[in-house]
Amino acid sequence: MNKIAIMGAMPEEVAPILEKLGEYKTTEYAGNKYYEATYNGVELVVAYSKIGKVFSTLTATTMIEHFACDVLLFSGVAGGINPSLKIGDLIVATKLSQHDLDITAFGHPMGYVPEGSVFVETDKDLLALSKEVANELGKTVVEGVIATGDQFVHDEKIKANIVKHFNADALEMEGGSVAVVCNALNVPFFILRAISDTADTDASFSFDEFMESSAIISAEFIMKMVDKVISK
Ligand code: 4EZ
Repeated sequence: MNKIAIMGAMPEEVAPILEKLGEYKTTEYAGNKYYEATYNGVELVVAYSKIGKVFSTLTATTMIEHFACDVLLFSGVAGGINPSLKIGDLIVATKLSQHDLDITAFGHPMGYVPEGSVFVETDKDLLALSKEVANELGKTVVEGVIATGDQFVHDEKIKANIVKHFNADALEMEGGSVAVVCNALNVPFFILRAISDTADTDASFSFDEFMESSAIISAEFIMKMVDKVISK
């Protein structure tokens, strides 16, 4: 039986999920709150990590190693790169990279360190389930590359550079590190984001305006994913 971790980075990203749970138990651990609930007969652990690769690494590791979750779903918002992605559109990561991991001085590609890999791939079964969910909801979900780094990108040149190195469709600040953790610990994972901005000069304004509505769009899809995982 699965114990499902549902992660976001910011409170707004998990609030719509907590609303759907009814009763839950709150535990404080390693500087974060973890919300445990039974949902349709299955145990869930929900948490927001705080922003960035380090905090998200800590939370993903905690959910797996301390709370014994055996599948991880991430819900949140992202900056869009692929021009087909508009505000509120959903993107599912097929693979993720760390766009700010740079030892190119030694001839390595961007995003690569020895014994690591430029990209970490998402679980194929969860990707297949997300297609079923998208079909049932009649929703278009773009599958693509998500690039992660410790930076809120609001600059066309930086965007272009991320496209050059990773051919990324969207960018954010947690997915790539969560992917590394789940891959290393053999836990299937799924990273979903709804677009809040397009990482250009207006990004911070767009983010402030749309992050809450986009977070809800992502959370609603993630709860349908939970239903699917439970029914399999
Ligand atoms: C990080 N998250 C943004 C956190 C912003 C403000 C207080 C997603 C995101 C993002 N990350 C949305 N748009 C982005 C962008 N343009 N660059 C990086 O995961 C916190």
